[in-house]
Amino acid sequence: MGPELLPGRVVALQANFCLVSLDGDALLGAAVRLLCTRRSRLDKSGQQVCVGDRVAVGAIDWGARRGAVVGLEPRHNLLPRPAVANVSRVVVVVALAEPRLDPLQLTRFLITAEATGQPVQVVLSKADLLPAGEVRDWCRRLEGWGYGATAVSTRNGEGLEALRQQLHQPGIAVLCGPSGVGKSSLLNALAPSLELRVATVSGRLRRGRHTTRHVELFALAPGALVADSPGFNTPSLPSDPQTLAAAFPELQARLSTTPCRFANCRHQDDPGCSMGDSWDRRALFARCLEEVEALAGAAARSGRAGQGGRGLRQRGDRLEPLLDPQLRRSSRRSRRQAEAQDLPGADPELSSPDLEG
Ligand SMILES: Nc1nc2c(ncn2[C@@H]2O[C@H](COP(=O)(O)OP(=O)(O)O)[C@@H](O)[C@H]2O)c(=O)[nH]1
Ligand SMILES: [Mg+2]
Ligand SMILES: [Zn+2]
Repeated sequence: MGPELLPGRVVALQANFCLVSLDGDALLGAAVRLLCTRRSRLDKSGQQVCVGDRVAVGAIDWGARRGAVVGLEPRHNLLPRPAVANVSRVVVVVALAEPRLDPLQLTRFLITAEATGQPVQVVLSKADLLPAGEVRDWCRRLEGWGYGATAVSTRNGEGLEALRQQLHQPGIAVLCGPSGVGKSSLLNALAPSLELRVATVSGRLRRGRHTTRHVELFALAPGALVADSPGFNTPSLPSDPQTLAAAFPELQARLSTTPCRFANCRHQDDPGCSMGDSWDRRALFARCLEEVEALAGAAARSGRAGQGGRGLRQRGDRLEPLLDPQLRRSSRRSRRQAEAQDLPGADPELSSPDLEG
């Protein structure tokens, strides 16, 4: 045991412990990782340590490679699910096929990613399963949404060099997306020494099955960290329409030069709407907007000011909203709604193993 306090970064959570990679790895030639105790609450604000956090480690036992997290640096940002702090960019991975690309699901992942305020890019995986023309069409479509898209395949190597270059940048990149799209396979292709577990395709659904159980940070290059995360299929939406609209780059690009006539425009063919009625994601935006408005209405009716100020708690790899007791005693109908929202009424690990991967 020594009296020293050393800085490091949380790279994984394991039950009541966290794995901290100490700074200065380059000097020592290999990552020094300590298994550290973590208090459930580090300070009065009730903050919990999560992957990506910068921490100070004390009470170090070098022989046993143990320590204790004694301090937490302020976060620059937080991706709520998978819970990763201090993210530099978010890479949303969806398969072009197996499972079929669902534009609404992709949009929900993009909305979650935009909440970090960091650059967001798309990776279209399993490009070997679609004709090249269709792959190009998807890339162009994504560009129209305001996203750079890279088509990749671990089967024929397409796009892997481009992705490697995109990921070999300082900071934390998070790969997120539905289960079975090939996130772990991609990281294995980029850095075979990681030996991440990859699903075998299961049954008729041709979807991957559970493999990646916890979010974990890996070093692709010195200073270039990437998080592999368990898949989950229905990211939740923001609590108010303004935040939702802010997560659609094509909408923001247009409004920044040509605002709509009314500030509360719903961009659904409203009078004076500068989006017009022919933008690609209009129907997808409408679906999300209806859901956000319905939830905001339900929250208002249950006597709350909206869900914006709700607390978060750590649960497994994710932070999830604290529900008030009224919502917990929910009817079957609102529980289905919760399921659509990924709220704790429906833990995919318990109800549908296929969701995690
Ligand atoms: N056809 C095809 N299948 C792939 C590709 N990459 C991964 N897979 C398969 O997709 C399944 C899920 O892969 P996995 O990496 O576990 O996905 P994850 O859940 O996103 O981490 C596995 O059966 C992989 O063999 C690819 O480029 N093309
Ligand atoms: Mg995986
Ligand atoms: Zn409008």
